Amino acid sequence: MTVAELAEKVEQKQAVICVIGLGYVGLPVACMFAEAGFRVIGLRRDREKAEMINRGLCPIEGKEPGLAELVAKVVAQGRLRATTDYRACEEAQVILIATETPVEPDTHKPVYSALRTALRDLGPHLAEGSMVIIESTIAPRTMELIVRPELEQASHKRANQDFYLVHCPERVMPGKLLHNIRKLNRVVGGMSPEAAELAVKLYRHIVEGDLDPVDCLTAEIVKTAENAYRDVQIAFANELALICEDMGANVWQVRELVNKSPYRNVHLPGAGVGGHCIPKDSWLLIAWGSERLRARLMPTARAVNDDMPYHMADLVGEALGEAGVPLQGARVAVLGYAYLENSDDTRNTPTEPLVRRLRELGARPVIHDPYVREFNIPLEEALTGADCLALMVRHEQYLGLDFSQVKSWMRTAVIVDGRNAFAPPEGFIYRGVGRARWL
Ligand code: SAJ
Repeated sequence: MTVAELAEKVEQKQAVICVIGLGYVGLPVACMFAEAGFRVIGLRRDREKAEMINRGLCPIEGKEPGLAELVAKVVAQGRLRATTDYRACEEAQVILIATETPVEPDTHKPVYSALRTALRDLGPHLAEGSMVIIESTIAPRTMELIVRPELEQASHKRANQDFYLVHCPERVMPGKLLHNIRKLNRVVGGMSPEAAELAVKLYRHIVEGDLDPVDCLTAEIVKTAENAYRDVQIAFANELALICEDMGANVWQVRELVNKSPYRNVHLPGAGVGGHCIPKDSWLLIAWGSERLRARLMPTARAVNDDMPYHMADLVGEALGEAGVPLQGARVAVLGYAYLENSDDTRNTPTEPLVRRLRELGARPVIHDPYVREFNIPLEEALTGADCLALMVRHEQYLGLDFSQVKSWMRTAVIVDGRNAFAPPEGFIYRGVGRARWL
């Protein structure tokens, strides 16, 4: 099929779309193309989840406005079906790949096993003249060094001649999956200008934001840089918080006043940086720089942010010390296990390193989180007999606590506030990230 013929099929919504990886990126985009009028086949390794989708049920938990209804609707219309069989790709003229791309915990190098498997499984079933789009976040040069060679080898076809290659990175966020796909701008990186234009035509059916055609490398850099940028901004806020604590100021007042100066935007200091993208995208961005590249700012920002849960442990030790309670054996109620407020998403949660460190120091942490099934115990149970309340996430439920009641539950009235969630309550020893001991 020529690029003109494919463009016509895309324009007329006659192209069959196959989405490989029906997770929090793949499933919403599959549903949106189905809702727009395309026939969509979703590929999922997990047979159970595939069958769940074919029953019109959404396997993604957490509050995702509109997603469950959309799955039910497009499945009922026969526009979306899920399968575990890669032969289904033979029917498709457009294939989207949305597999996970984590980084190694210690080396921080990209882990592309899922991506490579998808490319190798797709290869033999790749139809002549089809377009393959990578939505996963990938290190700059991955399209050139991994995706293109893997797919050419597995399909015995040539990119830009027998098939078209595109990188259109996702910009989803838990809690706003459908909203972000529809509203946010996107870069559309083509292995050739025709491929980029073709992909713009496709995404125009579901995206209201800008669709900017670029080359693959630019798209790879834009996506990883936008999150590395945010990570550095958060690290600045965290380092400023440590300075304020040390020198006797209140970073929450300081940042507010700094931000009154034009073009300033000091972010929120906190108990750490979690999630599926911010902690890893800086490492992806610098994964394959040249020998000349000695990235120092981004690795340092990562170290500052990764250190915040340990700073929380120090604050717990300090506050208990002031209360005359040894950390050894102290019961610490840790409030919040998700990485983000009012979310059930726990990926790379900062609470994990905090709890690990508290245990290493001999304390007895008890985790509470209303959104995470495993820790959704009654708040009174978590706080009863506690020597310290350590706030890690600003879940709504925590913002209206009755501290006279909390005090009656606790054994020692100590609070360590990782997210500036509370004004220091009467009768408590209070420590907060970014607030000097006596503020
Ligand atoms: N955090 C801070 N201080 C801040 C902001 C965030 O400590 O000022 C922490 C949060 O508590 C959380 C982590 O950083 O643990 C990440 O928070 P986030 O608000 O960046 O949420 P994410 O991880 O869902 O980020 C996504 C990203 N979107 C995509 O990758 C498509 C990010 O680029 C967006 O800026 C963010 O959503 C958003 O706010 O939309």
